[in-house]
Amino acid sequence: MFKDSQLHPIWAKVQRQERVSPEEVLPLFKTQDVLGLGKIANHIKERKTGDRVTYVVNRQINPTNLCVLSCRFCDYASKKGRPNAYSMTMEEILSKCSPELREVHIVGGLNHEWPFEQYLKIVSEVHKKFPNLQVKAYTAVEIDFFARIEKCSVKEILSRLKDAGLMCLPGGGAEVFSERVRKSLFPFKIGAPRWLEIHKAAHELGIRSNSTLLYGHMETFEERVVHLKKLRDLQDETGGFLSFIPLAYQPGKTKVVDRQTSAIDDLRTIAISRIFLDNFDHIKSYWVTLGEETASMALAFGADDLDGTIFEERIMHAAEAASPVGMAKERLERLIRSASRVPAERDALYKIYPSSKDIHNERLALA
Ligand code: V47
Ligand code: SF4
Repeated sequence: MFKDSQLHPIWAKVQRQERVSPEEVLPLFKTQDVLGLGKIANHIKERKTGDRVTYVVNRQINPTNLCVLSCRFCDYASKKGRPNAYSMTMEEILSKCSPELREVHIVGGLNHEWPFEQYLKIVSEVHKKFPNLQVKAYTAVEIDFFARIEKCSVKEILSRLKDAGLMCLPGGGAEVFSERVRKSLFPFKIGAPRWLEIHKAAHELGIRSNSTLLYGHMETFEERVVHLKKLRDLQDETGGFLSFIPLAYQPGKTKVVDRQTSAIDDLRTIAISRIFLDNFDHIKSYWVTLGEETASMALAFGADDLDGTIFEERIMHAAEAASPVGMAKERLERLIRSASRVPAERDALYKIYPSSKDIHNERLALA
């Protein structure tokens, strides 16, 4: 049935709903039978969420790009005095929020001119003015920075943010859990143990979170698998992760490698994530880094979510991403339907909102 005989034992395990080992998935990064791999991942996706593909009406806000770090792969961060440096006022931040949004995704640089109170105020002001808007804010890298400038524990920072209205943490800052890559690309940023410790602390406080992998630069396939294994292990412990989001590196001006990885590598990575992360409910096809075509193909390779409308993406577009900076809800729905899937609007915690058509049909049934 499969052109690559290595897929047979994986398929047998998946059908029996048994866990696949790191040694078993590693060779799949080189399989020539990409369609066979996709079939296995799609089987898991359909078992978990049927034909449904979700999206969220959200907005990304990046309040400041001033950053004390200078990660080698990052085109977004800036330093004071450079023409592209910016810091938004509270009015600017609030003007980007509106009641029809379900989620606001707030992340930015580590700005040493801003006290923690400023970051906290962003969450509390947005929450106060737009109580129905779910706030997903600050990566583990920012949480670590806040704990250091406040000289307090991560738990204290997270509790204060939660009290201010924080709903969940985004998955950024994980990059790839490899000391070899960290030393070369982001030597002053937290590594795997601290990132995992912060997400664990969040889960223990009832704050759900996402997870990411930055791939397609200098990492090896082995390092990708180690990364997935660490996420799967923490999920076994806490169950707090909502989703996994593979982020394809955009070379921009940093050019760690000359070109973005291939669409085939993207699809293999999505499919392998779906197969390996058996304890994750959601795998995101992030249209911003994948581009619309690959993002919709990924919906047949195990992904069940497209992220959202975003409105104003800055991080990947600073690195010259070719995708649009935002997408209308109707266009996201069209993309999902073009992949023969059924679109469903969700919130930050993946709760499905009934569409107006469903509500209308329900009313008719009750009448
Ligand atoms: O941590 C930075 C990555 C991340 C580049 O949780 C780059 O729902 C590719 O984490 N090419 C931030 N990636 C974005 C992020 C995210 C995005 C969407 C949804 C969610 C979520 C989280 O972006 C950073 C870093 O890993 N990044 N520069 C680049 N040139
Ligand atoms: Fe700063 Fe994040 Fe860019 Fe690193 S990746 S330089 S921490 S904004």
